[in-house]
Amino acid sequence: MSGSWEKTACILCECNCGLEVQIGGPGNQHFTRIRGDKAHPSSKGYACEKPHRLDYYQNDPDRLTAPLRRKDDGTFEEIDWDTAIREVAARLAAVRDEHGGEAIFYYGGGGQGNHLPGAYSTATRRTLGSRYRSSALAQEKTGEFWVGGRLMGNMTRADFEHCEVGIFIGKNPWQSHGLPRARVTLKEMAKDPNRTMVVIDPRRTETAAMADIHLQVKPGADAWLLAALVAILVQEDRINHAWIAEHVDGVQDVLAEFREISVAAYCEVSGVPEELVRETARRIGTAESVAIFEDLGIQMNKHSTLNSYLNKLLWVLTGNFAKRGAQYVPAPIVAITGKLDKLGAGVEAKRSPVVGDRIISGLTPCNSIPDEILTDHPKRYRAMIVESGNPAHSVADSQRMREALRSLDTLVVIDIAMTETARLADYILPAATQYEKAEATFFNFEFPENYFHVRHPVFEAPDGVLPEAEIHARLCEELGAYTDEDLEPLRAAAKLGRAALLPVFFGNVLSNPKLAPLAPVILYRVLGPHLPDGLASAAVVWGLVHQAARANPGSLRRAGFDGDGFEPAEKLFDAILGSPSGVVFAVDEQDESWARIHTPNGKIQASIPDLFDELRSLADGSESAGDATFPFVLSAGERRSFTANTILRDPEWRKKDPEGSLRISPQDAARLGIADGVHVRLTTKRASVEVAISVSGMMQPGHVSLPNGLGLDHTSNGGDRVQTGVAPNELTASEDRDWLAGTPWHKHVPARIEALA
Ligand SMILES: Nc1nc2c(c(=O)[nH]1)N[C@H]1C(S)=C(S)[C@@H](COP(=O)(O)OP(=O)(O)OC[C@H]3O[C@@H](n4cnc5c(=O)[nH]c(N)nc54)[C@H](O)[C@@H]3O)O[C@H]1N2
Ligand SMILES: Nc1nc2c(c(=O)[nH]1)N[C@H]1C(S)=C(S)[C@@H](COP(=O)(O)OP(=O)(O)OC[C@H]3O[C@@H](n4cnc5c(=O)[nH]c(N)nc54)[C@H](O)[C@@H]3O)O[C@H]1N2
Ligand code: SF4
Ligand SMILES: [Mo]
Repeated sequence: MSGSWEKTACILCECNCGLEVQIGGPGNQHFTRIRGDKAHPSSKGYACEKPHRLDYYQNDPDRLTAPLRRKDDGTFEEIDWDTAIREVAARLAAVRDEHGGEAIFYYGGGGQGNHLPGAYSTATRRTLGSRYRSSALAQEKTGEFWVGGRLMGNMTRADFEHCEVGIFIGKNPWQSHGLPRARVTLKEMAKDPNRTMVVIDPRRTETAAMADIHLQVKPGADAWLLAALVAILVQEDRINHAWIAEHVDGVQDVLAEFREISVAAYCEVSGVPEELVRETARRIGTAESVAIFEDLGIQMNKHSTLNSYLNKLLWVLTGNFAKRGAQYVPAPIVAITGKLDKLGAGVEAKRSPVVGDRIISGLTPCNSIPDEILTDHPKRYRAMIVESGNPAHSVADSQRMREALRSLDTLVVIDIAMTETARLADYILPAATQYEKAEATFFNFEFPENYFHVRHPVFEAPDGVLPEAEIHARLCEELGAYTDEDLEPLRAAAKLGRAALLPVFFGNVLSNPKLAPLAPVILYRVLGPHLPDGLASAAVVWGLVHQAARANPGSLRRAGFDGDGFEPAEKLFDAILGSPSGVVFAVDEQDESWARIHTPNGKIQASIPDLFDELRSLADGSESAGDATFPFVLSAGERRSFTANTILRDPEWRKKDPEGSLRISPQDAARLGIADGVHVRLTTKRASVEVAISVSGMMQPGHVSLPNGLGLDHTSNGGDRVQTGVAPNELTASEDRDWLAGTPWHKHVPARIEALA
């Protein structure tokens, strides 16, 4: 493939911008040039600065190239794949036989760029009888999903390309993106005098600096600010009564909660001048369209689920839904939210087996995992499969997480690199990278046109690694999930083509309770070999596309995938295989969002009494401004130019700030007598670390911020293992979490700073 431009995508954030890459260098194993792919339906040639460093992902010295087994002395030895699969299957089967499959916990399933492993893992999980799982979503989005579920049985996204008013709450899209071509969209919004950009953030972020209105809230005080915004809409009667009468139930109860709120007092607590808050509320109340994006600044903070509710009330009360420039419900290929329709129908979330926390979107809260493992309880998790995730680093309270992972009977890690989590494993199964196999993500949130991208491999995988589809198929086979006889009719049909496979697959597999849960790996085995070169791992997509076609036939038809029966899905699957830049699979009308509301009467259910006590409690007080022991609020895990979770492990990838400094306000730095670049001691109730500071006008006094994704250990050029920067979750605590969704307070960690002698 040397020299030619190949198409793929960036895997460093959820946008998955299309890329064109040139391959070369030693052994033709390197990216030599990288640029945005103009043919990509969403990113259209856009790319930020980060993908130019992707060779650090593909060619990491800590890349795993053979299955590893832990020895008694704690070191690892290489084993062959047959041994690895046999022993992993036997160890997990033993846990299942003794304690039941529920004792086998699954974590991960995909990062920013790869969601096919999670799809294949369902077969292994169902074979083992595993029931509980989690992923990073359960430390960010589950509170928002719960609110969306209760309001409308679904999730929403928003149209920032066309909104008149665009609001970012605890979100810094200039750095973190999250909207297609983020910087272009932000610049357009900023320069248009008829549009208003609002940022709610205690920091003067890059996004805040270009906004029309920056509500520079005190850290952790968003609930008061958002409640004040809603209260102003209610008290000044700037709500859309006609729209509400038609589309929303339960509004009277909501209005009653906000009529008596003292806007002045709440603004005072929030630290934002009342006049500016009123101006913002009026702008929201009179705009043609309002789009809102909430993210980690409130989702990983005090009152996080309540904040999600207050945010959504802003657009529910003003009718900013199912129209251009407002909130919408996208047509997914796979809904990453899981089924929210049950919440919409009033069915409460299930609970985790040990501590009884809410399982939202099928996910145990990340912060509960140590308790679910370490509590002496008959239903505790005893074994764990971690795939494409690094919970020993990314989940709160790394110390307790490590203790929990170490205490398991069996820990199996499927990853491409030696990570903090892999280091604790009993078995490590090395996967092909995302550039060595077909991959895709289910972060497909665009509207009215939504797209899906199956990326083709651009490198040969080295010997010794396998794609996850193959790993899961082998595990299922070793566990005796299906036999050759089961597959024989399917194999025979697949040889004749997909048309022949269809009736056999739907007849023999999907309507057979034993085989239906194994569909992903069965497709990989029977359809995979007949897919174009390198695309075998896309076999599961065929099944997913058929599901999507049944769920949203109109959207596919408008995108050109029409016909009877299986025809639209078959056409779409062909288009996906034949479009290395991605394909528009859904085209919607604005009002299609209404059809995706899953409440019994199809209306938004505005009243969520479960949250009213917390809302009322705001009247009593304020977020503590810190105490003598911990006078600062630390936000642990800010997105910066050169952070990308733990996807890039080599610290060399950072062009700037390689160690990830602690940002602190000029006022605090002066008071503490510390200057840019000096090292300080940063202490929380969990740990104490040394870190270099950077004095930054972005910060308000009392607030300090550490980047995410640092503190990884890595093999240096000299062969030693070195750790660079601070791992944020050494400083966080698992008990510090939202009472309802269990989401962590990573952005609000009480801390102390001392100058070093
Ligand atoms: N460069 C880069 N981009 C990324 C990633 C990455 O690692 N690096 N990761 C991706 C992932 S996984 C995600 S989930 C997204 C996250 O994207 P964001 O949520 O935008 O990222 P953060 O920087 O973690 O947090 C956003 C903001 O919250 C603010 N904040 C802190 N405390 C408070 C508070 O009390 N109230 C309010 N309102 N705001 C507060 C911070 O100042 C920060 O600007 O980014 C994605 N994009
Ligand atoms: N304190 C604090 N903690 C946080 C956050 C924060 O802001 N503050 N942010 C949180 C958020 S929003 C997120 S999303 C999480 C992210 O944390 P995690 O969900 O743990 O994900 P990543 O760090 O992205 O790690 C992805 C893993 O996948 C591996 N990988 C890459 N490609 C492949 C592949 O093709 N196959 C396999 N099997 N593995 C692969 C990588 O080597 C890496 O180990 O962190 C969370 N943790
Ligand atoms: S916006 Fe995200 S996906 Fe796009 S190039 Fe930057 S890091 Fe990669
Ligand atoms: Mo995330």
